[in-house]
Amino acid sequence: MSDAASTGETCTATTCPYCGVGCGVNATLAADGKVTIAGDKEHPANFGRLCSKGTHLGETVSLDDRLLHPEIRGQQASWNDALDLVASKFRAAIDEHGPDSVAFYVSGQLLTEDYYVANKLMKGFIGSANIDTNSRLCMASSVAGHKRAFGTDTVPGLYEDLEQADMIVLVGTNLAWCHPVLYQRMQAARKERGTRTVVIDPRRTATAETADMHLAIQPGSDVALFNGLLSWLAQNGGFDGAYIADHTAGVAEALRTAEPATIECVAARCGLTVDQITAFYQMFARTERTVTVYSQGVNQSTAGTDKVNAIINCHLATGRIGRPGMGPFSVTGQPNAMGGRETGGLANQLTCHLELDDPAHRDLVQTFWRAPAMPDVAGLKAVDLFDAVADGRIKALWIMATNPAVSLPDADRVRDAIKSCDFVAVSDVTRATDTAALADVLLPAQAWGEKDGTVTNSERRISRQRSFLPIPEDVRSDWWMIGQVAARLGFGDAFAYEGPADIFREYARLTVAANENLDRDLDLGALAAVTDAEYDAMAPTLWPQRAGTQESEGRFFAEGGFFTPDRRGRFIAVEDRAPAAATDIAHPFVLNTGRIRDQWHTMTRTGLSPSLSQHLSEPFLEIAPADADRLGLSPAALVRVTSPYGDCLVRALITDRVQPGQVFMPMHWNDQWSGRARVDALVAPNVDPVSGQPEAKYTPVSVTPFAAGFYAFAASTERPDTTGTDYWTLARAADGWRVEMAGAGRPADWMAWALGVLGLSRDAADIQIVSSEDRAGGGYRMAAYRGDVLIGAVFAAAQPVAVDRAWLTGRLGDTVKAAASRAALLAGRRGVDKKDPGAIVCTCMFVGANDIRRAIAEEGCTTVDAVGACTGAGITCGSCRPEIEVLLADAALKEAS
Ligand SMILES: Nc1nc2c(c(=O)[nH]1)N[C@H]1C(S)=C(S)[C@@H](COP(=O)(O)OP(=O)(O)OC[C@H]3O[C@@H](n4cnc5c(=O)[nH]c(N)nc54)[C@H](O)[C@@H]3O)O[C@H]1N2
Ligand SMILES: Nc1nc2c(c(=O)[nH]1)N[C@H]1C(S)=C(S)[C@@H](COP(=O)(O)OP(=O)(O)OC[C@H]3O[C@@H](n4cnc5c(=O)[nH]c(N)nc54)[C@H](O)[C@@H]3O)O[C@H]1N2
Ligand code: SF4
Ligand SMILES: [Mo]
Repeated sequence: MSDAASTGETCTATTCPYCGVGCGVNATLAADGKVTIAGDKEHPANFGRLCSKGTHLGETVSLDDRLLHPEIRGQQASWNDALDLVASKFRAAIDEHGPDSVAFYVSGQLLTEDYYVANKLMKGFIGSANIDTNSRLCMASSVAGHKRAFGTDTVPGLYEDLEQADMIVLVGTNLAWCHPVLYQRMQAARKERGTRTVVIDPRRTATAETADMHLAIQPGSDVALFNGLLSWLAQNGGFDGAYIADHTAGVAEALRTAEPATIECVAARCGLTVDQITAFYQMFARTERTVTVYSQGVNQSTAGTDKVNAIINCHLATGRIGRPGMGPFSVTGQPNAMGGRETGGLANQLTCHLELDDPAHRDLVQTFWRAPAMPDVAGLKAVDLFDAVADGRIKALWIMATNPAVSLPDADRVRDAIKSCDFVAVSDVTRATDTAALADVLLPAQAWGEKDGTVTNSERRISRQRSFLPIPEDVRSDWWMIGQVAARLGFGDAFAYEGPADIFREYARLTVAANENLDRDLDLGALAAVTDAEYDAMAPTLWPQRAGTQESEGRFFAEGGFFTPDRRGRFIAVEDRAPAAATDIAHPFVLNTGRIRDQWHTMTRTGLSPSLSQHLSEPFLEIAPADADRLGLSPAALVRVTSPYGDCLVRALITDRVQPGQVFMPMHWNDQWSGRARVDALVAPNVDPVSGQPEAKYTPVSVTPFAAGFYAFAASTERPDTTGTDYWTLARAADGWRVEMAGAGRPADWMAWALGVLGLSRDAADIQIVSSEDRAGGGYRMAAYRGDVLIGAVFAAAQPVAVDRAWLTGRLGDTVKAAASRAALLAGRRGVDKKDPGAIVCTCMFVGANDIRRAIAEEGCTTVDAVGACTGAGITCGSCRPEIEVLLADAALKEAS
């Protein structure tokens, strides 16, 4: 931390709390409490870049909505009482029903130090392996695939491989939106060396838009595609015989399983043409420097582990692994997904990449911890864990840094399970989550900006998250809470840590112990004796960092040296299987789910940012034009989406980005932000047989139009009241809130209804209402002023409401006196001289799609940079550059036709 004494500012180097790219952030805290965020030019993940989410971190650090005190059943409580209650409930359950009657459900958003302590308490001291993590929904298939092929959960490559490759295959990954800075590094390198990219995704994503080749495969057909590639390489001289002979085992069987697939069969199975497949296979065969990047389109599948191995098989067969610009690359989602895997946060793992089912590993850890207990069977994996909560086998549950009532499949059942559990503790930074609402005890955790420890990014680089904000008085670190409960359970000595450095040293020493008797990948020997000051100052560090070394060895497996007993990498014979559930007449669409550019998971933090809420501010269902026609859907209609598990009500977004028969919904919205848009209420709880990871990308659903009697939009300085509204979605705005609404039946009294939405009373003396009703058309408009200041506006119509939302929302808090201005406001449009920016594309500079189209048509801009120079879009964080490219391409297409 550096102090600028003259200004009272402090600048702290820390790490972004969102995705697994793990960008370095410089956070400056001004004397008045204002936080300014900038990319850290020294950090090797981003070299100063940040995406839209990182850029707007400053808008998420206020204490609004924070959980600031412990609570017991909704009442503020002391830490002592809250922790005593947690410990006594856990103790009672363990004494009466045994250690497997309790569980922790944790998260890749914990720090490594928190994760290590949670795992140590559950596995070594409570003596159960019932600790699982949201990484089960995220990385479990990659972990299992790595272990099958490499003997350990090792990520072989580095980010710079994406800059040194000549071909990058992106499988089931929307890098442009989900790992934007890594995507930007890739795009910059493409410009320099002409790297070609192939995107394999059923949807035409922002990443696919800018690729050289997009293979819109049938969902779930990746194993067929990569098995086909393996056998094609074998038949066309694409194998690296020496690498296979010297460093691998199992090629013959893998090939035998893959071989029956002819290119014609693969094409039919994947829904592609023979030409497309041949072009991809040829490009792969010809290009030695090839990286295959993959994430949730691969992992979140009942064939997830097989997909991972089908990809790795092709890299083993070509010897393209662990060398510059080559390798399979599983990119992680959460900021500390990797740290959780390293410290053994999964129910079937031990810490330091050791195995729970190996007696030598168990002994080693137990001895090191001087632990009274050590389970010898795996604990319950997330989906099974919540089944056990539902049927009463779990009596006491502690949920940390995750929101399972929203993010687990069959989420209504999960919510009911949590509700019915004898005792549930939740640690979170906010109480405004669907899960926190169900807890017996709420424990207030330190948020980003307050917490202090380490995280590991996708390329195995450990970075410090440093505290730079004052810590609210009653808020604590996660590791501290766990240690306090451990002490109350009688294990105080083993958890008497003085700070995160203390925990980190113990963990690093355990990695050394794990390497003394066994040859492992994960070794932090060089960091095992860091002083507190060295830990504070620790620069981003790639592991392994073995004792006595200054630099990490970097990549793995170029010369073999796998972590299997014979040190050979394993080909895995994998068979193409269909997804677990099939569509039928009642559920004819395949529901795919995933992320949007500017929201993070269940929106507990990005939802607070007015800037980020502009990009896509409503939950939606992407549906192909032909399907929309068949269902009679007009643009912006509402649809009910139903699966055998639950239903949702969302806006239809008619687009050819999805294929007919397939629909896509974002995973972010939940009961805090929308009436009925928790997508996991629809998702089937089918899991991969090896990894236990749920198939979040493939659930058969039906889609039916919602017959809305009215649609409405409102902007308000106070949080609107949506009680009783069939459809509603809230979003933050700079000076208040905006809300979309709709209902089956029209309100009997428009004015009374609109006042209710704004939380106003008709007779309040200082409130002036201006309204107009279009009786014939069924429309109603009203604006509410306190004095002359606009505090709210409501627009309702029989059709989706066409008003300029960004402009209207921007007027909140304005003084509006002139009758003409008040009339313009009620018209819902800026004056003719002011142009509508359209949907906001660039959330840094607030540039809309119409602004960009105008720059192209009227200013003659033909490149992203020219649009940037003209409008300011895309030149700050760069997250919107893929979308600008699409607008440019659209314009070029229009010109040509
Ligand atoms: N903006 C933003 N960024 C994030 C996050 C966020 O919430 N918001 N979350 C972070 C986290 S935790 C994670 S795990 C990552 C996830 O990052 P990604 O994996 O890139 O994100 P998703 O949108 O879940 O899914 C990726 C793609 O898989 C495709 N897909 C679906 N089915 C199939 C299939 O059968 N085969 C193939 N090949 N593709 C398929 C989907 O169409 C989708 O485009 O993002 C991280 N980054
Ligand atoms: N349908 C569908 N479902 C999915 C996915 C999908 O693609 N489709 N993706 C899955 C994936 S990959 C993931 S990673 C999960 C994510 O799902 P979740 O983990 O449930 O989502 P988050 O919103 O990130 O929840 C994190 C919670 O922790 C809190 N928090 C943040 N920092 C801290 C901290 O330091 N300490 C504590 N105690 N609390 C903190 C936040 O306020 C928030 O409530 O969703 C999964 N679910
Ligand atoms: S890419 Fe964006 S979200 Fe991911 S770590 Fe970097 S700044 Fe944060
Ligand atoms: Mo994730």
